[in-house]
Amino acid sequence: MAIVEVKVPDIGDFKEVAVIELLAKPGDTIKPEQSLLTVESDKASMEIPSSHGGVLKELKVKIGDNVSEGSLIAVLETSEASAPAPAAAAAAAAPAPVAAAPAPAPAAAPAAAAGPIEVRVPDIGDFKDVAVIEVLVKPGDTVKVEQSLITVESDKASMEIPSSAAGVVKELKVKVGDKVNLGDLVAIVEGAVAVAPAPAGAMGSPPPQPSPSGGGSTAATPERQPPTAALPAHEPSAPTGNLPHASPSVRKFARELGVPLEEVKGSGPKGRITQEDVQSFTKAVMSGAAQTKAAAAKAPAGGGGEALGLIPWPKVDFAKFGPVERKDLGRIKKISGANLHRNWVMIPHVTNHDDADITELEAFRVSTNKENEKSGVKVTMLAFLIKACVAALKKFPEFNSSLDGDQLVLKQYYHIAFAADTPNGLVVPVIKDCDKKGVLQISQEMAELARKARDGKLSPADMSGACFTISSLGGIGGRYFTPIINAPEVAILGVCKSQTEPAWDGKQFQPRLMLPLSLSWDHRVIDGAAAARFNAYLGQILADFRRVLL
Ligand code: CAO
Repeated sequence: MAIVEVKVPDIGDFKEVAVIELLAKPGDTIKPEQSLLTVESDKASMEIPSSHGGVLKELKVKIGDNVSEGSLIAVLETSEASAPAPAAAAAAAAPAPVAAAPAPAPAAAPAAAAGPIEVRVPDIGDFKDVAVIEVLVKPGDTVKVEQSLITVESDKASMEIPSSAAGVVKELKVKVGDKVNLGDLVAIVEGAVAVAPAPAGAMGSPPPQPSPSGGGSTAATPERQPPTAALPAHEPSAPTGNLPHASPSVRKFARELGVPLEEVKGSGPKGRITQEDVQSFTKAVMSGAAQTKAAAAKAPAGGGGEALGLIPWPKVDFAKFGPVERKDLGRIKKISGANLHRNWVMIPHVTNHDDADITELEAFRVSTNKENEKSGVKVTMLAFLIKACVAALKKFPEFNSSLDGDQLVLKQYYHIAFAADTPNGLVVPVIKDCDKKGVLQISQEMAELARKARDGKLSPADMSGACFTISSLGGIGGRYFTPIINAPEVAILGVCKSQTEPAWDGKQFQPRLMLPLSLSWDHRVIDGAAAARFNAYLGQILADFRRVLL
C-alpha cells in the first residue's frame, strides 16, 4: 500500500481552468486513466484522468476551483496491482492538448487578406478522427474571427472549432457525424479578413477572449473586421445553438440511456447538465412522472394532448350522472389504439369515395362458389378486391410505397393486409405475394388467417410486411367511412356493403350492384388526382375483372 498524489497533467497552456464536475468521490476504487474531474474553459471541456489506480482517499479540489498543470487534485491509496502507470503510460493518460482552444488554422491566408478563405481544423493535439457533433453556422451567416463554427467531441473532451477569418460563410465542408483531423477543410469564408497564422508553439494557447466589442483579441483588429452591426449575436463563450451544456462523459452516459439531453434541465453551474440530472430525468420518465417529447407525441387519447398544444382531455365524474362500470382496455385495443392515434395525428389523410359496379363480378363469385361447393373454399368479395388492388398498385406504384425521411421506398412485392374484427379487437393479418396467387388461394389463406385472428393465434410474422391494407365492412353494412392508414403504408381501401342501385345506361335505369369504396391516402406521397385515378381504375377492374389479365 502506498499513498500517491494525483496532479493535473500537462494540459497545454491552459491556466486556471475551472473545475465544473467531480466524477469520483472518496472511497471509490479508481482505475489508472479513469476520469476524476471535468474542467472547462470558454471553448472546451475536458476530463482529467487519474495517473494511478487505487482507492480514492481524498479529493483536493471542489467545483468552482481553478486548476493548472501540477495542481494537486486527489490522494489515492494504491496497491501493488495498481501501481503507478509507467512514465510513458502516464504521459499517454494525460489529456492531449485538444481541450485547449485551438490556435487559428496554420493554413489560413495571410493577415488581412480578403477573398475566399479556407478555414481548416487547427492543431487539436494528438486527437485523431474526432466527430463533428454540432454545426453552429450555416452558409450565408456572417462570422467573426474566433466565432465557433463547429463542435467536435472525443471520448474525453469536446471543443469548438473557431473561424480563423471574418466574413460570410460560403460553404460548409463538414456535417454532423463527419470525422475530422488536423488540416481538414471546415468552411469557405468569403469577403474574409484572415487572422495571421499562430506563432509556432501556440498550439495550446488559451482561448482568445472576446473583446467588449465582440471582436476577437487576435491579430484581426476591429478596423479590419467587417461592420459588426448586422452580425448575429453569437458569443463564443456561451453554450451555443441547441447543444446542451454537458461534459463529454455526461453526453456519452445520456446517449447510452437514450436520454434526449436537450430535454434535461441542468442543475450545474451555468445550467450545466450533470450525471445526476440525467439519472433524475431517467427516473422521472420510468416512474411516469415525466415524459420525453417523443413519447408525448405518441401518447394515446386522454393524455399527451398538451404536448400538441391542445387543451387537456376533459375529466368528468360520470358517476354524477348515472351508474357506470369501469373496464380496462384489452391488450390489442391498447396496442392498436396507440398505433391508430399516431397514424391519425402524423399522416395528412385525405379520403376519396367512389362506387364500383360489381354486378357481373358478384354473379361470377356466386357461381364460382356453387361450382366449388365441395372444395370447402368460399370465395368472398374481399379476395377479388385484393387481386384488383394488386393490379391498381402495379399501375400506380406510389401507392405501394413507404416514406423514409426524404425518400420513397417503392416496393416490388405485393403483400396485402386486411382488417379483421375479433372479440379482442382489431388485428391486421397479411397475405403475402398476392400477385403470385389466384383468388381461390387468397380466399383460402384469408379464411385461415381470419380464423387464427379470432382464436388469438396470429404470429408477428402473420401481421408484418404489408404494402397496402383493405378494411372491409361489407359483411356488416354502412355506406362510406374514413379508414386510417396503417403506417408506414401510404394508403388504405375501405369497403362497405354493396347495394343494388338504379344506374342510367343512356336509355333507361338499370339495376346494378354498386360497391362503395373509400380510399384514404397520405397527401405527403399521393396527390388527389392520382387517388381519383386509382379509385377509377379499381372500379374499372371490378366492373370487368378480365382487365386484371391485361
Ligand atoms: N357487400 C355485400 N356483402 C358483403 C360484402 C360487401 N362488400 N362483403 C362481404 N359480404 C358478405 C359476404 O358475402 C358474406 O355473405 P354470405 O355469408 O351470405 O356469403 C357476409 O357478408 C360475411 O362476409 P365475411 O365478413 O365473413 O367475409 P369477408 O371476406 O367479407 O370479410 C373479414 C372477412 C375477416 C375481413 C371480416 O370478417 C371482418 O372482420 N370484417 C371487419 C373488418 C373491420 O372491422 N374493419 C374496420 C376496421 S376500422 O375499425
